[in-house]
Amino acid sequence: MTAPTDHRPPEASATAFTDALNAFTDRPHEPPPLQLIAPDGTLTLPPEQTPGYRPALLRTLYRDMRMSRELDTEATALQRQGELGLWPPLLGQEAAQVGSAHALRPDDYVFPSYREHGVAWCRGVDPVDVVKLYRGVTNGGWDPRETNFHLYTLVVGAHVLHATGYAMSLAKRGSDAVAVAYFGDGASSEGDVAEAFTFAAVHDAPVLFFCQNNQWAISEPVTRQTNSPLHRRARGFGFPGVRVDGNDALAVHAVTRHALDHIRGGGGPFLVEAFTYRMGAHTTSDDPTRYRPPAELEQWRAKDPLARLRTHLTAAGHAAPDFFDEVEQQARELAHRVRHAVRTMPDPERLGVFDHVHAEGHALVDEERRGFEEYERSFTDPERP
Ligand SMILES: Cc1ncc(C[n+]2csc(CCOP(=O)(O)OP(=O)(O)O)c2C)c(N)n1
Repeated sequence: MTAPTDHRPPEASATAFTDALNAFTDRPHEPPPLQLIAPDGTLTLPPEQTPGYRPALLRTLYRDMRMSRELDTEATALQRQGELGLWPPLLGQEAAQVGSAHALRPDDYVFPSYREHGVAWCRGVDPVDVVKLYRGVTNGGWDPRETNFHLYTLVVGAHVLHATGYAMSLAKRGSDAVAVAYFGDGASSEGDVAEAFTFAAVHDAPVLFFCQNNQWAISEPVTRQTNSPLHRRARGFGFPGVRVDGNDALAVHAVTRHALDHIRGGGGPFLVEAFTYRMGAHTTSDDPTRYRPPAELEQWRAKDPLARLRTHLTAAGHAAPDFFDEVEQQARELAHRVRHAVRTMPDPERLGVFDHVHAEGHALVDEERRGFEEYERSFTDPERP
């Protein structure tokens, strides 16, 4: 019997090979998310090197974040009082939404999920129309063509494909507008999102993928969605991705501007991962205390995007108390207007649900309408048992 041959390479070359292999496979050190204003309100770069550093922009970002939070607080209260069927709070995500929305041009076209109330506000969608959807008196709420802000999509990730298709059509028409898809960390696990990334990459589609990584997909933590930082996924598909501090409105604004310039310049798609936190429940039907450690919430509360910008504005002398008083007054007026509108909102015409299903009608829908009419009559027809 012959002894088995030892195929192992000598020790020295094994080390060289392992080093070479590791150069391909080692996870490089992950830097912290890009930040321009730290949680204590200080700038991370000198003002002259901070992109977009203009007092007027900072005040606008603060005002719109405050208005978004007010809408959110009021809608949450309205739901608790039985006036809305459901509400998905955006608490904590104001900077990610308002910072990015202010980087867009009016002719860019936004495809939101169902929590983008701050983006809707910045695009000029009437907040009353947003709450109307969650009161269940409309299937849409607004005309997307008026603000280039599409209707909310409740099917997680589906609209990321729609945005990519729309972007491809923009390019074909010779427009330099950009399509923007807002989605969450949970959505990143959907096949639709992976398919959209592939199509966008190979067609150089002018689409911005804006992922709000708020750490939770209902009760599933982001660690159940991915083993690597989400922004790095873009590289695997062949386009750039950046992780930005999603609680820093100025940094989000600067990174989104950079991404949009890249896309408009013909560079193809771009992924922005806004690293943030959903401080509230997933929706008003959810109880995060059942799955979320309280210490985690406290840790993120200390990074509150509104407090951060307010501290900076005050310390830098860019906003006096008068400014904040005026914003508070506007917020109160908004809350009052939304509450009044919800309470006086007429119920929709019941058969309206069959309208607009198809552009030119459909025999099956007509049949369903007749069946529903008959069902409705059964409540008032004295002949029926
Ligand atoms: C295709 C699909 N699967 C499941 C659901 C149920 N669902 C609604 S929201 C949600 C979690 C989404 O999490 P994420 O994408 O991180 O967004 P977030 O709500 O945190 O903003 C799930 C699973 C759905 N609406 N659509």
